[in-house]
Amino acid sequence: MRKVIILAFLMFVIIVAGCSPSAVDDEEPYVIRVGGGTSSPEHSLSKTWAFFKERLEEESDGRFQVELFISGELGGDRELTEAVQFGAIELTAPSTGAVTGFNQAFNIFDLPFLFSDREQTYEILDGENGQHVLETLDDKNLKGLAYFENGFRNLTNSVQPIESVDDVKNLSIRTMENSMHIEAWQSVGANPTPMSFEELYTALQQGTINGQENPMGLMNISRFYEVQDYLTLTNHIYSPYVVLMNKPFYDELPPDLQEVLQEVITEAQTYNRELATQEDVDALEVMKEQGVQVTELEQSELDRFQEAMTPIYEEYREMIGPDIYDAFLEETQSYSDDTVMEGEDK
Ligand code: TK8
Repeated sequence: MRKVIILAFLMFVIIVAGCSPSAVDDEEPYVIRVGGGTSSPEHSLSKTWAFFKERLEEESDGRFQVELFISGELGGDRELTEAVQFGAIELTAPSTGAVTGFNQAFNIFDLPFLFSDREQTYEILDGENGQHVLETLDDKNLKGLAYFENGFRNLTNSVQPIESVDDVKNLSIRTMENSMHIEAWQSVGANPTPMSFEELYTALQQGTINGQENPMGLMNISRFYEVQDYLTLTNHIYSPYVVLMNKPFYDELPPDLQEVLQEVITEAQTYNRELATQEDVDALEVMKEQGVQVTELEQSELDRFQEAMTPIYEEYREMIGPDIYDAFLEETQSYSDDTVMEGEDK
């Protein structure tokens, strides 16, 4: 039923958009409809969209008008990405793990334990390699503009503290609708069920599944502490949010407005990452206060998670594209070598 309503709404939006192209007249503002769905206006992504709206309207002297549909009314990551592709809305920022159905190259980001810290992640995402992956969307009607932050993912469950990789065995866990996430959890013996984020709270509440993994900011804002007793700091995958715009819309913008847009997106990215970083720290405190038991893993246990999950890398090399895969692995590897060397200097 919900899907029918969403579809009907999108059809309506398409028809309305078709009847009144937003920028035939120079006087008319370019309207950017932003779709999102992280369940709370207090989440860093929702706040980033509010910031983006304010800054873009200001910096463009009202030549851009931004409309926010960010409370999940247009559906989850997959529906939102489709809506941008079809031009029912202009802008959204799904987790990369949800974009692999549109472009397999996006699997690169979700390789378990690929990124080790934020500094490295930002350097790679904003550098040549990260930007190159954005360009691979060009023929999908999508213009990749930047990467915001969902964050490093951690594991929660309602059964027992997870203190070792052995404790994950047979745990029923929700994953994103993404084969790599599913296989990563299968490789440590868990029993993964893919489902959309929108269905997750209810599934945890009803006990259909016992665990889930997400960045802490999102878990906290979604009140998962009400239905999950144990949190384990695994940091197994870093999820970027990829900022996607309808490409024909972007291409038709006058060059000066494209420039303003890019500048404000970059500003929003900085704002977003600062918020998300702080949110992660605060979320952990709140979850502890709410009675969630937190387990930090020994490095040797994290190594065991990593050893069990990394065999799936090779399988994805062809799918991602060997060029992108090799370039990312080379860059992450050289970064860890540098870090080791810096560590030795100290
Ligand atoms: C919400 C999703 C969510 C993702 C997931 O915007 O589905 O687990 O982590 O954050 O993108």
